[in-house]
Amino acid sequence: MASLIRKFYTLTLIRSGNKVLLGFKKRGFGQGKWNAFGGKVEKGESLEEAAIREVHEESGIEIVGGVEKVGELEFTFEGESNLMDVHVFAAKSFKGEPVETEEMRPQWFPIEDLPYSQMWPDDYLWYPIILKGGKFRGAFHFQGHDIILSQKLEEVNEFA
Ligand code: 8OG
Repeated sequence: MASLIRKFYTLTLIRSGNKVLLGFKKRGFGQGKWNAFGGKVEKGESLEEAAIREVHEESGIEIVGGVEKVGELEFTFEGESNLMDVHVFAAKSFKGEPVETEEMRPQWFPIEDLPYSQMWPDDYLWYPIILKGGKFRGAFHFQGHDIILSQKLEEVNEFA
């Protein structure tokens, strides 16, 4: 198998009590799905800096007090040479009100009523882990953007 090109991304959970802020992706990759906030890590930026920047750009929310790593996800797509290495964070605290941007329409959802049928098909497997305070590592191989061909998922105590 030809070697894969690894690219780094962030995905950050904003939670307030029993609610999670998700954004409806209006354009680009993942269009039409509800997701947490994130994107590509830029040159010279740490993963944490990228997480904080993306949340602000996509939702208007300002993270204060930093982020905590809660997950590692690897996505590959049948017939494609990129490996998406997604670092999942939870905001420790934040300020500001969510605002709609060109890319995302934010909305609060109760944690027991997340719109899984309109989210990426792997999300319902790992959201419950982080919502109960756990950490996880997962790898999913996709056909297109809606079918999972193979998967690995484990709960972990720490990241290497
Ligand atoms: O910059 P861009 O919006 O293209 O970045 C893609 C974002 O989508 C990035 O935050 C990682 C995230 N993402 C995937 N696949 C999946 C997935 O299966 N579930 C979730 N929740 N997010 C995903 O690329």
